This record gives sequence, structure tokens and C-alpha cells, in this order.
Amino acid sequence: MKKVFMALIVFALLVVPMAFAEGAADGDGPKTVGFSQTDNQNPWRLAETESVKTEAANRGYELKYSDGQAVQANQIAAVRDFIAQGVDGIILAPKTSTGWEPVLREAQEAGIPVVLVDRDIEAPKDLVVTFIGSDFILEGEMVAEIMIEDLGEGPLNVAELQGQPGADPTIDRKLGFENIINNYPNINITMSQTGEFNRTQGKQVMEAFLQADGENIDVVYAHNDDMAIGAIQAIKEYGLEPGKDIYVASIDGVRDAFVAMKAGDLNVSVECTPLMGPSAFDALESAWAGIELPDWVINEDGAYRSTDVDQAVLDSRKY
Ligand code: GYE
Repeated sequence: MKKVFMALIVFALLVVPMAFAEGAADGDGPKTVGFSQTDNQNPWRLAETESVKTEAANRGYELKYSDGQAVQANQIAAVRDFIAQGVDGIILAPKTSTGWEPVLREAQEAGIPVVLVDRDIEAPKDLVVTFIGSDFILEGEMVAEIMIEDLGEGPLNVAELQGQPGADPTIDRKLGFENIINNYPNINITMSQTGEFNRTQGKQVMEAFLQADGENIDVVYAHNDDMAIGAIQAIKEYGLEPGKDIYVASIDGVRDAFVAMKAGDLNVSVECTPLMGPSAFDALESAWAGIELPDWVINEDGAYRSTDVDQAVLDSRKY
């Protein structure tokens, strides 16, 4: 009798609280996680979406997925919807850096941890578990440093294809590049416009740049590979040789960029990993276990020049 009583006490003390910690907000089933993606307009985003979906399946979580289609209001509505459905956690890839505070407060009040992936936001740090992503200022600086190593101190006229306006990587990739070129009075950004981080718009903006002053563009600095690939097409159609007549530099390191580097059309691409799934779920699991994380989990980036890329390097790329 005494033994049974002891066993009951052990059960009450150990097993019952464990079950509470394990169980989803809505019962005992698998934990449910909402993922709000910015958009799926380029291969980098598709790789990120895939990474989160695959990791959810690997860890046995139920994933509720929403594509914001590059509209922040869609993403805010999706997060509200996740909260209403009582998910256990939210992964948010925020389009812009501002405007998130109200909905993040709602999540916090509902006790739902939110992990930011790939872009940071301007909001009090206690509203999110952490931000997982690259150092975009450093990426911009790396592009400028490599360009100067390759081309010298100028004079150079740079045409800049910016990412989505108001997005953290757009702001910081511009800043980083300027940090370096501001030390060189003969290197200047002479044209700058958004190509919205996609190939079609990158090409259109480059066509306009070429029409305006094609003979005086020395460099294209694109905030992502996809816009650079659009620009490369525009340069070819204009009758110049990308990679030679016009130096082309960008960021992301997607497979298509490696193909373009191998062909000599793209001179340099700085890597920025989209493979966020494992670290995003690690962060949520820490939050559920009550473990504090640093404000920023930094992804390290490498850089590739066209001369580094052979078939073996191309074959080794995961995205
Ligand atoms: O460079 C781009 C994407 O936020 C780091 O957004 C990300 C950027 C990435 O659409 O291709």
C-alpha cells in the first residue's frame, strides 16, 4: 500500500508536470507552429520556406504556413490568425523592419513565443525570443571590399539595385557598402533604385539605368542575386558583356548565382544562408523550456568570386 502511495506521489510530482510542459496549448497532440513567410519571389525565399517545412516535419510539429505575398498587412493578419488558433509558437520572416509592435504584444499576452528569422525589426527585444539572421552591414562591406580589390580605387560609377524598401537587409546592405566606398572619393553610387528583391524588377530597373547612361556604368551592386541575374540579362540585351564590361556583384549565394559566376557573368556573390529551419525550431524549443537566448543568433557568411567557382563547387551547393 505504502509503495502504491509512493508511486502515486512520484507520478504526481514528475509525470504530471512533464505532461503539461510537453502538451500543446490545445491538448496532447503535436505542437503547432505558425510560419509567416514574407513572399516566395526568389529562390532564396523558396529555400527558406522549404527549410522550415522540412524541419517541422523532421521534428514532428504541425506547421501552419502563410505566404505574405510581399504585403506586410497580410503577414500581420496571418500572425493574428495563428494567435487565434492557439499555436504553440510562431516563426516570423518580417518583410519590413517597422510596424510589428502591436501584433507582437498580442502574441506575448497570449503566451506565444515568436522567433524572427532572416530580417530583424525595430521593436523592444523582449517581444521576441531572438533574431536569427546574417549581419547585413558586414555583407555590404564585404561586397565593396572585394570590388575594390578587383577594380581598384576608381573612378567607378556604381548602379545600385536595392531590395524591398524598408526591409532590414536593404537598409543595412546599402549602409555597409557605403561605409567602405565613402573612403574612396572616386567611387560613387550614381544610380540607385529598388528592384524589390526579384529578377523581373531587377531586369526592368537595369534596363532603365542602361538606357539613361549605359556607357558610364562600371559596376552593378545588387542587394540580392536574383536582381543581379535580371540585370545580367538586361546588360546582355543592351549589347555589353556582364562580368567584363560591367562588374556585377550581389548577395545570397543561391545556385543560379553560382551558375552565373561559373559562366563569368557574375563577378562576386556574398553568401547569406536561407537554411533557417533547424535554428528556428531550436530557438522555439529553448523558449518552451524557459531558456534565454541572445537577442541575435548570427549566421556567418562567406564570399565567392567567379574565379572560385568550378563544377565541384557548383555541385556542392545546397540551395
Ligand atoms: O537576400 C533576399 C530575400 O531577408 C536576407 O530577402 C533576406 C533577403 C534575401 O528576398 O533574397
